[in-house]
Amino acid sequence: MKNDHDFILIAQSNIVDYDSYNLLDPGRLDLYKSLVYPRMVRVDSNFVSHLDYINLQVYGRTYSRSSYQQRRDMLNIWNIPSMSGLHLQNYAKSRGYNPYVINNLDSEVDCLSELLANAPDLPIVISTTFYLQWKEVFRIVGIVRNISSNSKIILGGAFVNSFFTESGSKETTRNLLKHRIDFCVHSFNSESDLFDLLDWLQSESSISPPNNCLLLDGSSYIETPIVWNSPLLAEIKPIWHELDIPSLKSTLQIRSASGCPFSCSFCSYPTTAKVWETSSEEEVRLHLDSLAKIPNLKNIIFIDDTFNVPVNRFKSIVNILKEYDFGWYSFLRVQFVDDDIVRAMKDSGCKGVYLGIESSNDHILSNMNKQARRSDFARGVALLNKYDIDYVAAFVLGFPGETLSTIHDNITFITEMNVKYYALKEFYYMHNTKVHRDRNKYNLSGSGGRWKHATMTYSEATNLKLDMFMSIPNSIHLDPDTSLWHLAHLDDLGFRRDVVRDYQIEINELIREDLLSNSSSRSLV
Ligand code: B12
Ligand code: SF4
Repeated sequence: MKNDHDFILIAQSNIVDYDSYNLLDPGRLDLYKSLVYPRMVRVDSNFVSHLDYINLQVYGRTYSRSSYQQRRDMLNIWNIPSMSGLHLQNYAKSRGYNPYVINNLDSEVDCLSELLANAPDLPIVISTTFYLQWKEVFRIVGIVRNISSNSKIILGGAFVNSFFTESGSKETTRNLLKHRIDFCVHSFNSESDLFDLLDWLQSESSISPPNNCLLLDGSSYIETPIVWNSPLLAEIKPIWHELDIPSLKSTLQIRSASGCPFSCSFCSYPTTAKVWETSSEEEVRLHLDSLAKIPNLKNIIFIDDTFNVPVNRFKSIVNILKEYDFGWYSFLRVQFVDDDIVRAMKDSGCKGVYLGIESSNDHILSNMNKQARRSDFARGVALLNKYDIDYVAAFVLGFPGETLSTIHDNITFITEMNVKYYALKEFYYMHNTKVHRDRNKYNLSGSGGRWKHATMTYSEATNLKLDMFMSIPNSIHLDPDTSLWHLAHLDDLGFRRDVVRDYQIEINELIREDLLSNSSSRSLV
């Protein structure tokens, strides 16, 4: 590994420690079933992830029982090249920097050791995008510090951004100080602040310090001014083919928009992203041209939250995609498609879409400000079935207004519509959302995964999730934490569509049998 890099970027890492669940008493599954099911499956008395179930069949070992080198070629959702990593690597080039990107630290600790052995002083930039707790950040900081105690650590990304926004600088610095983390960039669109910080470090503080930063100074932190940054879309150049991406197999993620024009009442994205910006169709074409120059690149995942809005722009992009050989995946507001659009999607290589259906009950949809009705979703889902495009229909359970009867509506929808893949997740109550402003109307209290309101509590929703899983005979459940990316990742490593489907049916059957034998979860129908 050559050391011509200016910093190391750690883009992502494993989040769930599946092995730790094996310490739980196997005879008392009913007590902790909602912690493990349906996101894990029990094999030879051990809980493993769905992807590890397949790893066991294909490689004869789980991810955590493999060497770093072996891990890089195995199934693990974080082995998909991170969009944050690529995005920052792309922008770094315009700013004259050359980072080494560790895509999934848990697959690449050996690479990090090698890099730091040659250059122990390289700054380490850690993206916290997928973390929800400080302990996940601290685990990564611990691994880095074990290898090189001198490295300057810079944190940024979605978790520190939302933590700072919700809890303020005092709470943030209290956590940073626990591990004497050198710098934290807490803004939403923080790319320019990061490179201003790197410039500042190189200048040995002779230029002004960057905005939106917390800088360790003895036993406290200096806070720099808070300034809103607009999203960088135009600054991200179509130079993907010039980047060194060791984690690349056959799939890359890109975005053609930032922000979201909707305002679903459970979602914090409109509050945090503030503005919604899209690249023009011609800019999208330039990016596709660059991607087409990457040997072996087969599939693209567009991470735009509302890829098919505005509809005319989406139609043009789909037509452009027809000119390339890529398969593609994206989020889809399925209420806005018609027969022509779905046919064009199929013709342009669409392999899978994620549908935020959330509920099939019109009253709940209205409470969620989803601006769609059950009939709109039914029409769109029928078209995806007609053109045989894979999709994951995601449901949120326990939103204010939810009752046993509205849960039954979801079961009926999934069953009657022959939904291909579905995912279930309990309502997560964030205080920077619209539903929080309406809390009195719903008698809603609590926060995060622990809440109650006039018609349900979080523990009821958790149990109903499993009952719902037991009640749906033909559609296939997918882990909500990996969802569409599960399908894309298996495709990335060459698994055929029917094989992916059969594995998932097998996994769900094992979970169902375990729940039936060892818990009180039962079908509701
Ligand atoms: C793709 C994706 C996934 C994929 C990831 C696959 C992969 N290998 O890449 C999968 C499906 C696995 C996934 C899982 C999860 N995800 Co997700 N995911 C996303 C999504 C759609 C895109 C992420 C992304 O690549 N963004 C693009 C990059 C460019 O943006 P970014 O990472 O935010 O980075 C920006 C800045 O923060 C900055 N930046 C990034 N890193 C750094 C580092 C430094 C030092 C600095 C200064 C700046 C910086 O640069 C970027 C440009 O502005 C986002 C939503 C979104 N539109 O962003 C959610 C999102 C990141 N996910 C989220 C969550 C909560 C999860 C889960 C934890 C739960 C869930 N199911 O939703 C799980 C993981 C749990 C688990 N148990 O395993 C949240 C994170 C919230 C938070 N941390 O506060 C998001 C924001 C969605 C949301 N609004 O709720 N996810
Ligand atoms: S849930 Fe999706 S569509 Fe709704 S506001 Fe959030 S990002 Fe936008």
